[in-house]
Amino acid sequence: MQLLLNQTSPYARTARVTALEAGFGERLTLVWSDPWKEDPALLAAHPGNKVPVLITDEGIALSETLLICIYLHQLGAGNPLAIERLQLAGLGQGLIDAAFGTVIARKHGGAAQDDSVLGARRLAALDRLLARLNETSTLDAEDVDFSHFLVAVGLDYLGFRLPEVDWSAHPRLVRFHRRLLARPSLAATSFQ
Ligand SMILES: N[C@@H](CCC(=O)N[C@@H](CS)C(=O)NCC(=O)O)C(=O)O
Repeated sequence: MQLLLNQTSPYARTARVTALEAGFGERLTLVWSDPWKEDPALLAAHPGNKVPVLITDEGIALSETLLICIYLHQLGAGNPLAIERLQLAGLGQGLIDAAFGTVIARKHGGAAQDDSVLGARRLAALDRLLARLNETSTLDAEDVDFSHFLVAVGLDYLGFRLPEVDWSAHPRLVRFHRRLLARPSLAATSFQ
């Protein structure tokens, strides 16, 4: 299996963590790719030109983080996915989308993007998602899966790229983040 990824992508980190947690560390070849340059390997694997892409042992190139995570979860014989896990995964993906959208808009359009209609919507969504996640007891489950990894990576990405977004008043999130970041899969894939 190959994973096309870059070091700063929260999407790609989630896919990588899910692969490691499912026990595929040895089988996984990391292919470092930059979607912002014309990378022929990435373009061939995914015309949408985004990381992550997982190329399966059968040679099928799978895009979209959630689909990659579901595939890896099933391949690793993970538990049947309860609706609460899917709900959590949606919130986690939403957190990453709002955070990454903010970062990339600032990078390409400047800080004023935050005051645009879309920028303001993203920041408001971030606040609401953090509050909703803090009320979500599925975060406290002992048996974690990609739904938890999405949230943990999303929170870590906030610290990495948007440190001014303060979520320290959300005690469940603070506990959860500390617990998840201690896992070897997350420790080994830190943003840099
Ligand atoms: N919906 C995609 C989003 C992936 C994504 O946006 N990845 C970023 C890196 S963090 C990227 O490759 N961006 C390049 C681009 O938007 O052209 C997913 O869930 O995998």
